[in-house]
Amino acid sequence: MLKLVKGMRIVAATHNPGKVPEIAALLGGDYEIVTAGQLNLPEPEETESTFSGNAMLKARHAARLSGEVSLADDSGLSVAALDGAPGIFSARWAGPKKDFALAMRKVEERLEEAGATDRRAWFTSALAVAWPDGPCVVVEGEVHGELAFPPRGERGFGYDPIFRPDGFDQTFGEMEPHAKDAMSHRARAFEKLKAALID
Ligand code: ITT
Repeated sequence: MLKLVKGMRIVAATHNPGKVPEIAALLGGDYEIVTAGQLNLPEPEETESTFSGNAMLKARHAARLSGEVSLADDSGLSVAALDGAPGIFSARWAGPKKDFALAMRKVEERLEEAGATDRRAWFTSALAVAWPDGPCVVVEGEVHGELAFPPRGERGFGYDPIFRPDGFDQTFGEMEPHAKDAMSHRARAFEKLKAALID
């Protein structure tokens, strides 16, 4: 049976410092979390064409190298008027310096170039858990909303300052972390993961 047992150590297979506190909060303090960075694991190249594919690739890579159960998140922002871009390329739009002010400007410029007034967008998170002996489970969660320019708020990470989830006035960048964690794409994927893997 593939299960996550309370107290066990899980490798958070991410090199993104913004994701680590969210993953820790969503796992609810019931697990010992060690990050890929702490274990000096190299970052794999994300060669798949879907969020789930890349999440499995990252989880399997970390599980193989660490010999421990590993959890990876592959996520991104999709913009309706840009045919889903940046999508799986969300991190890459920020360039080698991981400059998300640049990435957010790029989203705004692409919308202006397209003459688009549709501001609908959504975040996706694919979460994969891989065991060192081979099995892997993957789930996806989404949250829908609208883009807001100029960016607002200093909280969160990545594209949070330009994303306002449906039904809320604040962007993810303005929300308290626990408010984002109650309804984010990552939280929704976690609910599915818990249903599948936690008793
Ligand atoms: P790892 O692969 O090491 O986890 P990464 O940043 O490269 O780190 P991704 O390939 O999954 O991760 O890229 C997803 C990008 O999408 C990420 O860099 C963020 O900019 C953005 N993103 C994902 N979830 C987000 C969130 O909750 N809020 C804001 N931006 C988010």
